[in-house]
Amino acid sequence: MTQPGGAEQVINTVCHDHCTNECFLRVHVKDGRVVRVETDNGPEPQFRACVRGRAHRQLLHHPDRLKYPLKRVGERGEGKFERISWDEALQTVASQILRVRATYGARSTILLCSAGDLGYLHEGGLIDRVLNRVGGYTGVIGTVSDQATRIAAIATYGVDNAMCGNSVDSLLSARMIILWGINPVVTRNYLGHIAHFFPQLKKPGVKVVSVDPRYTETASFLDAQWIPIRPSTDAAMLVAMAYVIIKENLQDQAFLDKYTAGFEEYKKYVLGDEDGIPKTPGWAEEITGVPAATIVSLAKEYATTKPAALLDGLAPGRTARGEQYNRAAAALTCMTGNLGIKGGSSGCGPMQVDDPYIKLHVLNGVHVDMKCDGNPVDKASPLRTDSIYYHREKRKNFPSIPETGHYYLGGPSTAYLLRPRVADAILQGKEGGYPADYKLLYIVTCNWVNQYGNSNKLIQALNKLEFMVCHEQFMTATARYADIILPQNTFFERNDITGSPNFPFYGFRAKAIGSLGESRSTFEIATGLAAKLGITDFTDKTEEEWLRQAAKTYGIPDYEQFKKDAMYRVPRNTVVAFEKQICDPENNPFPTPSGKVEIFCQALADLGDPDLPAVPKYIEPWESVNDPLAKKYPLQLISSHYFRRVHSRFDNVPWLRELEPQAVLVNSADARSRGIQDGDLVRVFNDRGQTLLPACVSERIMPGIVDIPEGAWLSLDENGVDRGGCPNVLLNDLCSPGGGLACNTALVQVEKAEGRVC
Ligand SMILES: Nc1nc2c(c(=O)[nH]1)N[C@H]1C(S)=C(S)[C@@H](COP(=O)(O)OP(=O)(O)OC[C@H]3O[C@@H](n4cnc5c(=O)[nH]c(N)nc54)[C@H](O)[C@@H]3O)O[C@H]1N2
Ligand SMILES: Nc1nc2c(c(=O)[nH]1)N[C@H]1C(S)=C(S)[C@@H](COP(=O)(O)OP(=O)(O)OC[C@H]3O[C@@H](n4cnc5c(=O)[nH]c(N)nc54)[C@H](O)[C@@H]3O)O[C@H]1N2
Ligand code: SF4
Ligand SMILES: [Mo]
Repeated sequence: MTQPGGAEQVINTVCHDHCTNECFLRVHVKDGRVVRVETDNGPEPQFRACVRGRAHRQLLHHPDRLKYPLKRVGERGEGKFERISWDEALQTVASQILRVRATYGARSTILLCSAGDLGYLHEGGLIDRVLNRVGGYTGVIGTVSDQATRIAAIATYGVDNAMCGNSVDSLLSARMIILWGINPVVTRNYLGHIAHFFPQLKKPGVKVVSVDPRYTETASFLDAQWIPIRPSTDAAMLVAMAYVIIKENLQDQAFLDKYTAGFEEYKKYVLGDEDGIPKTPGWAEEITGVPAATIVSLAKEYATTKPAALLDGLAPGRTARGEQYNRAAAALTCMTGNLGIKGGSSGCGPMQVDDPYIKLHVLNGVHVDMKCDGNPVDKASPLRTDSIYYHREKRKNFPSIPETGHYYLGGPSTAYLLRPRVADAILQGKEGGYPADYKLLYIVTCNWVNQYGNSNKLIQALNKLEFMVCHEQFMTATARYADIILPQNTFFERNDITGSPNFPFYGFRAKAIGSLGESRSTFEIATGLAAKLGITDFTDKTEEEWLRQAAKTYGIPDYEQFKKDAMYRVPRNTVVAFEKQICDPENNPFPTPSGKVEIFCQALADLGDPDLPAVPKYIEPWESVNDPLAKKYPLQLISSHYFRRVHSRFDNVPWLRELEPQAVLVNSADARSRGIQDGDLVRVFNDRGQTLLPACVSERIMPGIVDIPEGAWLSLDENGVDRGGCPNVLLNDLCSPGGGLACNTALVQVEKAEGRVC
């Protein structure tokens, strides 16, 4: 479409920025610049962009965009770089890969990918393919978002959590909705385009409850009853709700008998027959801070209101013992017979993830279609035993992530590190029981130092490396430590296909402008690097041919039309997870070893790991309020996802920064006892680090808890104090037993600092 004057073009495309969403963008282009971004104004359901999507051109044309390959010239982390040619950059990376492999073995190279824009074509798996062709590497296993939830889902239902939810429209049938640690008005995750459905949930007779340390935007929007809870303790409350239901004989026994295995064992734990401790509401009150009477009434209401959806979000799973929370939520769902029905839920994650997303991102990506042979570094070697992934022999019936083909890593292999433990592995190497000494880190679309636990330890690890390369668009806290930075373009500068997680449609992400400066797409970088490594048959198709083929595979009838429209909707009815198993169990057993929902999971029992018990249990986390450390650091830190960022993305966009400052949310009682007033500059600290930021004093957070939204740019001063308000300097890099990031388990102290910010 051309505007009067003839120079402006409008291109339809889709945004998808690791917010696990997908939105429609109408991009106005003039003289090689995106001058305006509109969104979906068509018929409902609309796929409307959020503030970030609408401000995306500020990121695209940001003056700090990295547009040329860079070579480090100062000390590591000093931030001194020099522009070099692509030829020199790729040649250096290739030579270092070969040198490190020849000197230390292929395992010494770690590839760390994050999601980026989640495209079919421009994905980290391409680098996996390059490295596999030259002897392999050490991969990083599990997801940072929902690893504990995933382990719980596989143990309980035999499938990935992406397949455990009902579609959002199913909520329209619910008579009660329990938002448990989930705030979709901000995160939109898996509940997607809530603007269409959420107003419809506000109807008489539908009770909404929010169990969360914070009074969230979603709770406010849906007039929810707020039940504040101490973070990392959710399993205790869920177990106590099971206690009430059993004692009142409110459980759906027929459902439990027909569809589940091991309720009797769970009951023994709940009633205290196993350990002498009945898991009463009083017991849970001590742990969770939720009054016993509230637990009793919620349990009774949930057990007697049908259908009821218990939407257990991901954040409480990102805690020290996160797996138990989702396992306990699933048990409760079955006890109330809410599984497999419209308006119900499954536990094990909030919502259903639609087919296009699963097909494109969970099971696929161009590197899979390229038919890679897998990682040659596959022979088992002595491994640490602190995760179920390492109990390979014991978990024959327990498919882990590589076996389910999840994400970009190239198939089953023992050459993996748990995602949150990469720094520890680099620092400790073979001496610490890891399979190798790690020398080279290859990072694709990940702001590791900013986003993973214990930034200062991560920096120490980076300082120990012999070589580090990353694909970046900005000089992030992580990129500063690289030896070579390869400037990656944005989705406005390349074509790709995506799949929406929230509604069944495929997106064509159309190139709106040419690549800025000398930045390149992941596909171009991977093919260039492959050539330098002497791989002559890296791809037998052009980018366009791969996209055409993918469109055909996914049943998109008219590729040219798809390119123009940017969206291809796939019809589907309301999805109810495990509906078949519930309606016709004879012909549809659950995909678990017993064929039933495993409240008692034999595969977990076989592991013999007390932190991953066979039935859901509350296990006291490290850094709980009972930890002696709590004397020094009495406050529990959580770090919620923020409306004006996607992780660390967009933090450098002034338009968005103006909306709200980065601040730590502190309850007024905690503020008062520390002499802190709203807007005061405060120091949040523990033994791992410290960060300075303003305080936002409010009743919206439970006493004893503070929230620092994740993603603020780490900005260490000469004394090692972060002045960016990044919570990750305070986090532990220990993970949950199943390998999950524990970003909502940490003890801190807050004190007034000199100065005032706002
Ligand atoms: N705007 C925006 N949207 C995003 C993202 C983003 O960065 N920005 N990131 C996307 C990604 S990758 C993901 S994984 C999802 C994350 O989605 P979520 O994990 O759902 O998001 P959070 O904001 O971390 O947490 C949701 C709620 O859980 C609460 N909470 C934290 N810890 C606990 C706890 O221990 N118990 C209980 N009961 N509640 C707790 C928080 O207060 C918060 O209100 O969001 C996606 N969407
Ligand atoms: N404290 C705390 N930390 C957390 C969490 C938390 O709740 N609390 N949540 C965790 C979760 S759920 C997640 S998923 C992780 C996310 O962790 P990351 O995925 O590491 O977070 P991003 O900030 O999105 O980093 C992506 C980086 O890739 C760069 N990049 C390069 N090329 C591209 C490209 O083509 N596209 C895109 N999009 N980016 C590119 C971006 O500039 C950016 O620096 O953070 C985790 N960290
Ligand atoms: S950032 Fe996420 S929610 Fe916002 S417009 Fe883009 S895809 Fe949609
Ligand atoms: Mo995530």
